[in-house]
Amino acid sequence: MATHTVHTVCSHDCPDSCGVLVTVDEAGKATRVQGDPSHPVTRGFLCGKVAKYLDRVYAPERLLYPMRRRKGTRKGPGQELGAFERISWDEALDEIAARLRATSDEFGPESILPYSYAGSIGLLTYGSMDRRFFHRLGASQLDRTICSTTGGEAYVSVYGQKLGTDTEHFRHSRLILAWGANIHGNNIHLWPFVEEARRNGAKLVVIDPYRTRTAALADWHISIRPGTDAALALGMMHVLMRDGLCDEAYIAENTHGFAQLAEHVKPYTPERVEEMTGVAAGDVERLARMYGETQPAAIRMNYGVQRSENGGASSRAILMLPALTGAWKYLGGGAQLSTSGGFPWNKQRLERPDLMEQSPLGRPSRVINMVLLGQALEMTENPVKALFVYNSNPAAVAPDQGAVLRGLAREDLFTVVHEQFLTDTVDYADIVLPATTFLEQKDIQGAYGHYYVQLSKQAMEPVGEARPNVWLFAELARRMGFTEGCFRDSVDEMIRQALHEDGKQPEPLKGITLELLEEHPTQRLRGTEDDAENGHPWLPFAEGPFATPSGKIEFYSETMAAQGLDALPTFHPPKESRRGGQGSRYPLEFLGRKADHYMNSTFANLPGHQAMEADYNGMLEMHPKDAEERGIEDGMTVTVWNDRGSLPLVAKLSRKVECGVVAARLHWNKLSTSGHNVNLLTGQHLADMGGGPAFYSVLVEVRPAGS
Ligand SMILES: Nc1nc2c(c(=O)[nH]1)N[C@H]1C(S)=C(S)[C@@H](COP(=O)(O)OP(=O)(O)OC[C@H]3O[C@@H](n4cnc5c(=O)[nH]c(N)nc54)[C@H](O)[C@@H]3O)O[C@H]1N2
Ligand SMILES: Nc1nc2c(c(=O)[nH]1)N[C@H]1C(S)=C(S)[C@@H](COP(=O)(O)OP(=O)(O)OC[C@H]3O[C@@H](n4cnc5c(=O)[nH]c(N)nc54)[C@H](O)[C@@H]3O)O[C@H]1N2
Ligand code: SF4
Ligand SMILES: [Mo]
Repeated sequence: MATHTVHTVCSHDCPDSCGVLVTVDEAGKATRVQGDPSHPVTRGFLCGKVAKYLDRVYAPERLLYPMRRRKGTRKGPGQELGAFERISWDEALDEIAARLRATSDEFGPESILPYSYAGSIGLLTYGSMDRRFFHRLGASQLDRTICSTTGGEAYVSVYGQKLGTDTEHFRHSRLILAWGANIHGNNIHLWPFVEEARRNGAKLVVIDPYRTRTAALADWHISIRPGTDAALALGMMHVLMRDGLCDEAYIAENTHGFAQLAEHVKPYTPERVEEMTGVAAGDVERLARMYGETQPAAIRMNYGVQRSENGGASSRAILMLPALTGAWKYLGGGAQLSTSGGFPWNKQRLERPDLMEQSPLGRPSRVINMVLLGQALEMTENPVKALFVYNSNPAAVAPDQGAVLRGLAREDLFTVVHEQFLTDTVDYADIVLPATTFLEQKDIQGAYGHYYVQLSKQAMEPVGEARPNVWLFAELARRMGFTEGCFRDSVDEMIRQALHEDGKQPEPLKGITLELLEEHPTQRLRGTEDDAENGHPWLPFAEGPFATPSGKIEFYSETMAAQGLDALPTFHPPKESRRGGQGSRYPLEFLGRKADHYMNSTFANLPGHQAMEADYNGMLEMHPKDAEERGIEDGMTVTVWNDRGSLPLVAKLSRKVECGVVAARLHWNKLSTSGHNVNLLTGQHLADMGGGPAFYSVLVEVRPAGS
């Protein structure tokens, strides 16, 4: 074949889901990746991480063939490839099937735990054949909570559905609040729309305890104390109501529980909010008035706010603001946390939870919260005896790393890891399987930062013996003797199933078929387009009905009240915070943040990406005053510790954080001399909603190393 270009989609866990064009030469080698200029949101450019993607695809460290742990080697880092011997796919699959069967027979199928997250957000690669396989097996179900369920549940409690302001509409905003959203670092394709709005006079306000690149570029950066956003939002409501800045008609028509909310926010005076949040009372007033007096105003929340013990309450409170001012009525107004609720995929059909009834259990299996992996691996009753990891690097990304690594090191735990690289988790594997990248497989993908469905075509043959997730689980199903037809579905068939092609297609997917996507790989969800002819923009929440129990936007939630939760969003300081009481032995709040040039732990092993993060790798950013009080100087090695562990980092004196807050970034454990990363310090305590993690409710103390 001559040199040609193939449409793919970046499958990394990023809101943008960029259209990516891959140039492939006559020999089938990918020679170039570039953004698809025809994509209306991602518009032809890629972030710094993926612009050099061929470095990753063809990295000399790519895992190329299946491997088995050599007898006599212990699990854990330090032995690298030497711990493993090459085996064939047949041997690997036979051995896995035999071990899973034996484990299921001896300990019951629920002793098998799949562990996967969003290494790929391609729909099939994220969850399809794998789910079918584990459901049929009767394995424990994994509750995939590690990222977004807290905010997601909060969103649904207020609006009934995870929809939000159209990304392309941000260009029409007059005021944009980036609330716990590092747009520049984590969601770069929104940035040009923000810039366009600013050229037309819009203001950008960033609310973040860390001075991100986004904050540095904003008109106003409000550095809030971590985990106190509910108080700020409630304080804004107090001012909006006091000063008559609410849209009474919108509220009367569309919302439920306004009277209770009005009563509820009375005590949240700007002065009290200042005590809670560290944001000056005058700034609370100014922000609230700016928000109440400017239309259209859009809030870009990302998932930063909800990674706290009280992240659900904070998210609910913030998300209610546009319902008070009626911002949803205006082109360029409203809020966006995620657009994922716009995609009505046929998940039942893809994942087949009904197969659990065909399993040896004959019923739905137990559910294990992935945030609590450490606890799950330490359970002595109904223990986990086999762990199957794919699309994830839990040794690096899961909280309470000490517990996680102890669990992974268990010699009686049979661990399979399907991976592209020799990650921290692979160090603990019994069997390692090589995985493909998005260039090497076909998939379909939605997004959580826009409303386009895209087909990701296969651009090249897999590198080495790498194989896609879908292939792996179909092969394993065959070896387990699973006879259901769904285990023989091809990728194309599953794409059609996801699109409901064989039934009644829901409105947003109407007419979007595999055939259409093959020709035109980027399709806007139907019914979400602006009606330019008649001048009607698509506004998701301009009017009801809403998919909540009351059919209205719920300020007051009877459902939550019935569960014993706060019916109205209420500020409770995280227990693990400076105001929380518990854990006050540690005076500093610790933000174990994402790196700008890695994707969670992905890319952290590549030299080109490491160079871009060089100023932050292994650093602890701290305020000069906090450093001085502890006799710490810039560049000094320090020990950061709490009850969960102690981590050596290099102090970087910085005004990106306020006094009382320190920050470090996520990467691979084995890149640090201690063999740990920031998650050694994070805990398995959960947020108030959705079973999510509290990565940003962490207290620590710091001292010069060796003292
Ligand atoms: N470059 C890069 N891009 C990424 C990722 C990455 O690792 N690197 N990860 C991807 C993933 S998995 C996701 S989920 C998205 C998430 O994207 P974001 O939601 O933007 O994720 P975070 O970086 O966790 O949080 C955003 C900001 O919230 C701030 N924050 C922390 N605690 C609080 C708080 O209590 N209140 C407020 N107001 N702000 C707080 C943090 O300092 C951070 O700057 O990004 C994706 N994109
Ligand atoms: N301290 C702290 N911890 C965090 C966060 C934080 O902000 N701070 N963020 C949290 C969040 S939001 C998230 S989403 C999680 C992310 O946690 P993970 O989803 O585990 O994310 P990654 O670290 O990117 O690891 C994904 C792995 O999947 C592999 N992979 C990619 N594609 C494929 C494929 O097609 N098949 C297979 N088998 N493997 C593949 C990649 O090589 C990579 O090693 O981390 C969480 N952990
Ligand atoms: S990581 Fe995000 S911004 Fe970068 S190419 Fe992928 S989808 Fe686009
Ligand atoms: Mo995430």
